[in-house]
Parts: sequence; structure tokens; C-alpha cells
Amino acid sequence: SLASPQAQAATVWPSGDVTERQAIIHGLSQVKPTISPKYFYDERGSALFETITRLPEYYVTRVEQSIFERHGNSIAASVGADSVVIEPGAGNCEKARALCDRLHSTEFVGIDISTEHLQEAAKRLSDVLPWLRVRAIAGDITEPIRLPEDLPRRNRLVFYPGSSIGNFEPAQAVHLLSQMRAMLGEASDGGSLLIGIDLPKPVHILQAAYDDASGVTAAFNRNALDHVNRLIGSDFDSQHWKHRAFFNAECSRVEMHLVALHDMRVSWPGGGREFSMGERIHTENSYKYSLDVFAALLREAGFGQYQSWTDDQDWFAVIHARP
Ligand code: AVJ
Repeated sequence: SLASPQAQAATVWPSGDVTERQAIIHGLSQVKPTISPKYFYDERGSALFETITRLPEYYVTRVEQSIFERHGNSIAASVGADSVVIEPGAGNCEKARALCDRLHSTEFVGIDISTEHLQEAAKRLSDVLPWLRVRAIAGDITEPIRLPEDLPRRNRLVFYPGSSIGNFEPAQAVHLLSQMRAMLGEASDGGSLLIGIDLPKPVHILQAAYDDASGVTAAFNRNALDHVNRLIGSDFDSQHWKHRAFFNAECSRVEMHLVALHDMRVSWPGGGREFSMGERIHTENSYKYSLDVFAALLREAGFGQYQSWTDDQDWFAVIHARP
């Protein structure tokens, strides 16, 4: 099917190039091997993530949604009308749809690493909100993002919901927030940030959310290996790895790992490594920030004022921050 003219204009950045392969192999070759959580999101992984957001145990999406519903007027009043919404990691654009509708936004720029997924979503978005100018950009938020040249400078709103910021170490989070701050131009341009953060909560709730009974999160975690196989030509057998998730209280983060079920060798063109039984690959951190701690990161990144909204149980916060 043909995308709308706007969605068609998307720039597709190459994936699986030399630099990316080197970075993945570098992570795998460490004493404590890692795979970046961005490799969860190929086509299958993006679909699995959508399934996760509907799981009974995965409170994140539902609770954030309830905050937007319950405090929608107050949030809209804080943000103001006619904003140009920029969403890194836009995914299925469903949150953007509700937001742009409610705020009467004029333009939307969705950015995502899973491009096909994003382009279809952008097309659907411009179908349901015909007054909205929609653009889809392929991009990785951890790399500098070039916004369209003709994007208006006034009233930009960077929208980063879902606690995606929780995937980054605090120092890297400050760096990303600074980049978002830079996208907003001068303070006098009226730009702002609307961000969702997952708050600390009882460990059994976190445990269930990241290790659901139906095994969708386990499949999502293992899928990173299948994705990596395609990107670097490795021969991981994802069925030989066990999903593990736990709360690391010292760092206030949920960690996800893949645990080798037996000794094995994994090869890729030009190299490979041995894994012994029980050895793990660290695939994700999901930080749970208290409002105070996160406010300090915002300040460091150049956001001087903010307003926040939470749910009844204080499980999640939506923050609107201005330079
Ligand atoms: C998309 C990063 C917000 O950390 O909760 C869901 C990803 N990982 N289940 C999260 C995820 C396992 C999710 N974020």
C-alpha cells in the first residue's frame, strides 16, 4: 500500500552497517556481555512490545494512559495549543494520536528505529487526523537527529512517553534530555518537553511486569538474539537462552538478562566467543526514578521548571518541563 506523501518522504538510515556490527560485537565480547535494548525492536520485537503493553502485569502503558485521561485538561493547559510535536521512539503513534488530537497540534514528527512499523503508523495517523502534517523519520535517539529543515521553530513539544528514558543510565539520560532541550531552540521559542517516567514501586509488581506469566517478555528478550543474528551474521540459538528479570535496588532499575542454558560457542563472520552455562548477556536496564531524582536530571539538562501529574498509587509520573 502507498503511504501518504508526507510519510513517504521518510529518510531511511542504513542498518547493519560496519559501525553497527562493530558496536554489537564489541558489546558481545565484553567480560559482562551486553546487547543494547534498541535491538529488541525489529518488526517482530515491536509487535511483541505492543503485546506487552496489553498484558495484565505490564502496568506502565495503562497507568500512564490513565494519567493522560484523568489530568488531560490540566496537561493540555500547561502545554498549550498549536504545538509541533516531535516524538522519538514513536512506535505505533497511538499515544501521539490522542495527544495531537487533544492539543490541536499542527505538525507531528515521529522518529523510530523500526521504520516500516513507523511508516504504517504515520500513515494511519494522518488518515485519522487529516489536519495534522505528519512526517516519519528513521532514526536512533542515541545518535544526533536531524529534524526537517522546514520544521517550525515555535511551540515545539518533544513527547517522550512510556518511561523510555528509563532505558538509559542517568548520565546518558541527562545527555538525551539535553539533546531534546536543544531541539526546542531558544527559551523564547516556547518549546517544552512532555515525558513519562516510571516511579519506584513494590518489587513484586515490577517482577511480574518484566517476567509475565504468559512469557511474552521472555520471547521479546530472546528475539534480540534473532535480530542480532541478522545484523551481524551470528548463529545464536535463542531457544538456548533463558529470560531473567530482577529489580536491582542499589541502582533502582529492573534488569533483563539472557542466561545461557549450557556451554556453547557462538560464531559470527570474523569471530565468535564461548559462553558457559549460566553466563548472561545483559539486554536492558529500566530505571525507576523518583520525582526528585528525575527533577535533578531535568535541571542538569537545562530544564528550569516543571509540572507533574501522577496516578492514585504514585506508580508513574507525567512531567511537563520548560527550559
Ligand atoms: C519501552 C523501555 C519503557 O522498560 O518498561 C518492556 C521496555 N522491557 N518490558 C520498559 C520493556 C520489558 C519498556 N520501555
